[in-house]
Amino acid sequence: MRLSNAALAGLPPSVLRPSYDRSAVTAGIVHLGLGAFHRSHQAVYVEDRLAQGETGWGIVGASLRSADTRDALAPQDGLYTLSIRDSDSEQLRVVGSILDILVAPESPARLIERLSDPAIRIVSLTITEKGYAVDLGTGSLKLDHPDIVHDLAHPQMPRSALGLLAEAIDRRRRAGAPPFTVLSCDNLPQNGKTLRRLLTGFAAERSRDLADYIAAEIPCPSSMVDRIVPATTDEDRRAIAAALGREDAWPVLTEPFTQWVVEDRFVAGRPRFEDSGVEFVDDVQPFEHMKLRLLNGTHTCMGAVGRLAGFDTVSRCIADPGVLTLVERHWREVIPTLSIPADRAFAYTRQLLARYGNRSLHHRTAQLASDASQKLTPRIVYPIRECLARGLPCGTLIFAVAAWIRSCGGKDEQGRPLPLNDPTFQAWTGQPDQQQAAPDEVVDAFLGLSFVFGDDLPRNAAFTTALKRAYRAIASQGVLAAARQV
Ligand code: CS2
Repeated sequence: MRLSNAALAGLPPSVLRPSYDRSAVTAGIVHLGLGAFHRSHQAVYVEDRLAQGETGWGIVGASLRSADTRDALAPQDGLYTLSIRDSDSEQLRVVGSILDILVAPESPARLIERLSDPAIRIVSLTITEKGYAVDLGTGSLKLDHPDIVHDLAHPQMPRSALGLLAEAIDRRRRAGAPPFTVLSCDNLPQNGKTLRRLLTGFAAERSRDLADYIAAEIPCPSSMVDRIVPATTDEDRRAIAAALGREDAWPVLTEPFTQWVVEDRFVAGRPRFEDSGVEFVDDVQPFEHMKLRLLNGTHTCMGAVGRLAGFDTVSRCIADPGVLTLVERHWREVIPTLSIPADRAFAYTRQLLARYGNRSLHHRTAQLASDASQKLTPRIVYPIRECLARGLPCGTLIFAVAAWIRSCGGKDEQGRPLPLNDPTFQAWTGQPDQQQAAPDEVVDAFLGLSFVFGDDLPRNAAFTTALKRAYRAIASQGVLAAARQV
């Protein structure tokens, strides 16, 4: 009783499903990083284009780490359910745009073969911040990252996204096949530009010709993606199976809101995404700053503050007047750093309040806190740097950094364990015992994390003084009491 092509006709009438003939669809996109976010966002925009008859743009998904997604979706013909929830209603939609799923570690050769097929015209990515092997403190490629070291030594058996892309591009170039567009959909500042810099830097370690070819022929448009996608729980699986009348091993959940802003630089064509609500612009940066700093920045703040205070979801955080005030102050400090008009930014924050208040999503603060050491820098540290340089207030942003430091200490304020899910941070051996060490020593130790703070902020007295003050207040009074004094 599993979801499958054959089961589509028998689903309850209220469930949306592919309205096109899936067997007529061919692949035009390879997507690297087939997580819940991709399945709730880009795959749905593609689904809409397939339904409009653009049948050459099906997706081949690739997981770069585990086989979980393939194992869940392959027995159901790549189909999965999207549950779109607002506080009091739910719409189920079965999505059919993913045609095939590959697992890179099982066979990098198969994935490279697929990437080398001239029918593939776009390679998109959602591999999270850590997938780029970038030192966010300095912006440079981590040449000592184990996957990068491996991929330079074994270019035909790559593990990293950069290694896979470089090898596939090289094969296509040698075979005289046309180039593809590489489209980053991750929450990185200037994601396309950054990816291009990293990819050419990586390729240059392999061959100058390849690096020059990439620089000349492979466009990497930047894009801003926005849709809140909480991790699926077993309870969600049960509820969705009951509503479908079929098992779905891995449905995904999301909110009604969705946004995608993309730079229109595609070398081998693209679906008519503009007819499905995508905004095409010359420069994504104003939108990306708005989203990364207003939405993701306050998410990271709530990931730390909320967990310390014992709030397990975003809607619980935002229902607390203390957290709400903190989030609103965070926005007020960030808005002067944005290049969009202030009224558009305020309108976006009003919409964010409604999105955060969505009671059906159960968006967990623990999910926000995963990989926080990678998220903090582009979302909060960059705007702090800009505010300090321009003499703008940023005490609330610095407070969020102090709360993050405190949340790495292993316990919440009721003494319950706060497990970390942040491999980059956990590889750091210098973490002091936050229950024992003097507060200023804790902060001094963290300031040594150059991939978070760069080399400049630890030497900036205005920053370090404010950070120490905020951390001391959190440690002595608790995060919500300390927040009232910011
Ligand atoms: C979140 C994002 O996990 C996080 O840190 O901030 O995944 C966020 O929900 C999305 O970027 C929303 O578009």
